[in-house]
Amino acid sequence: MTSRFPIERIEARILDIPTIRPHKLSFGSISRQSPVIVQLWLANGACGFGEAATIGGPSWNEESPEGIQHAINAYLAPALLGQDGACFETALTRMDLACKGNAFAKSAVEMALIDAVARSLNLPAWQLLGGKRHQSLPLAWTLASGDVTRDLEEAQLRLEQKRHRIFKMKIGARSPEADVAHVSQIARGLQGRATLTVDINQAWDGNTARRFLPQLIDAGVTLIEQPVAKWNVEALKTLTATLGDRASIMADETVCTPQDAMLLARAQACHVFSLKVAKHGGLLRTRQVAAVADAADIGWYGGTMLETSIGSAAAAHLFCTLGTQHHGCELFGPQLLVDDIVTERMPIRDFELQLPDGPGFGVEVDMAQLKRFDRARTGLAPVHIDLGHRAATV
Ligand code: MUC
Ligand code: MG
Repeated sequence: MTSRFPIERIEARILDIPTIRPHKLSFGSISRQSPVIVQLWLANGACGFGEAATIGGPSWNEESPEGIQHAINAYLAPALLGQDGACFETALTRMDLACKGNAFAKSAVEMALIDAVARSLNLPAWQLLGGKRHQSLPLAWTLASGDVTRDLEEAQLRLEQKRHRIFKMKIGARSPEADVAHVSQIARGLQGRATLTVDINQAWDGNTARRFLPQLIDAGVTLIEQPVAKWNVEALKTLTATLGDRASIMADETVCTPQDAMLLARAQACHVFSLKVAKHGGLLRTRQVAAVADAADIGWYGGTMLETSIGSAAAAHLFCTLGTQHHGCELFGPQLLVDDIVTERMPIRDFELQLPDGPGFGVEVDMAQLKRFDRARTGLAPVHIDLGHRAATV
């Protein structure tokens, strides 16, 4: 069989883009994102872009920008050069043979491949991913400045602008009592005008979660993301069974592979999966995880690793093809960054992200912006998470 779309060249670079304010999570605070941007050229001249972003270097999980870039340039690119770009699953298999794990790196390469092939065919990427079912999705914003007054100002502004009315609060860095007080103050300040969710990023043990989650629910929280460690499926299961009629439990760090999804589904250990293209290892694997969710009557949420508009648009193309049991999305990454690398962002209207069309992912990369933030040019060192007061106590 002759190759229709031979892969000619693949390059990965790290960008360093400051955030508009410190973003505080249970494990530390970030002031800079360092996404890896992949460019993939086909022999026909078409060029696609992909992205993998981590949060605080290797702090969110084991993936770091430097590791992702190295895996792509040293192992994944050589495994794909000369191969037929149109055979996405074969490309994934070759990458799996060349390199175990490294889901983020594979995801960025697969993204660039799908963008390049879709552009060659002059089609939107969603056309290759199952077809568009949603024109728009409710878009959440994360309140994570660490300060109640600032969080409330951010929320008020976004409500007035009709951009967001789902607010996710990052908790788990302080004592559970302080977190409950913080969330309750925000809930009072917003007086029922918003949907409130929390993301604990694995910070609590099962007993802390059993004790304090009911208080968060009393305050008005309806969706609870990854309260316990990623391995603690037993605690997730108990929380899902006991808190289930009052709020939904969402798995994030626990659900990466389709096999993780099966395990959670069998154990009835959550109500919702947070889908993130990078942690699942690409757009096609994300579809597989979503298929397990669908079959097990588990809802989905369009998660983010705080990507630029490239990774966000790619995820949007996949999310727009999925089923109806969803809790909206949080593809707000571009808004958290001081600047973007595309000429035009996906629009937000009436609290909803308008899901893009093509060709490819439907966003045009501004090459001057790529150069401006390129670590190879700016010479910035790897980003480190700010541990704050915790550095002295851990
Ligand atoms: C996470 O764990 O969900 C997503 C939004 C946000 O504020 O942080 C990320 C990571
Ligand atoms: Mg999360």
